[in-house]
Amino acid sequence: MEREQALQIVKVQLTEHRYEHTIGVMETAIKLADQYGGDVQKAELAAIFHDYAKFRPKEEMRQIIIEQKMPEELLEYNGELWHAPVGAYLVEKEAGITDDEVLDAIRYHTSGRVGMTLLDKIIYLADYIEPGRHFPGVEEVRSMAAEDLNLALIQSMKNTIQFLMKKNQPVFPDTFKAYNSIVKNSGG
Ligand code: DGI
Ligand code: FE
Ligand code: FE
Repeated sequence: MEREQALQIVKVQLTEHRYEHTIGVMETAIKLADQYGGDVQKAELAAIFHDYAKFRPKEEMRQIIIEQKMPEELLEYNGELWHAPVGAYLVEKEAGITDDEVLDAIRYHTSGRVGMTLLDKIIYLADYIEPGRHFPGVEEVRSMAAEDLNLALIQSMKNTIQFLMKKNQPVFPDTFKAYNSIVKNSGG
């Protein structure tokens, strides 16, 4: 699918602010794919669609998680996690995206997963460091991303886990599993 067509499909699903975030993720993902030898076209497509389901009603997402036999454990954790797997499902169903690597990068863009692919990592990190993001620690991860994709990813996951723990919020186990997996496989 061409960029312009994909952007048109996604634009009507999002607020103006979230659409601008999406453009930032797209541009950042393309740069990271270029830098780290990833598939630039897949990175572009996954980035454009990564937040497709962000504004679906919670009830609709809950129903899709149950009906499509996604891990029901998701329902016991922050609803912010839901748009990622639900997005992968809806992007296939409604936008006709069939590439499994692209769909997985969307599916795991919030939690991460054990054994993340290069494309998963690019989308996770691009989502975290796109130019529109402003929060403590983002600048550090931006400079790390220019040097070492895995170290930048570890730092961003660590920040997210710490952020949740500081607020006494539960952490989805897959987030910890993803963190452990990448730390073990990249020599920390
Ligand atoms: O959709 P975005 O805002 O662009 O970013 P995202 O898909 O990474 O959403 C992340 C939000 O989800 C972030 O603000 C933290 C929140 N969240 C809640 N519980 C968890 C969680 N994120 C992770 N990784 N793990 C959790 O358990
Ligand atoms: Fe998201
Ligand atoms: Fe996002």
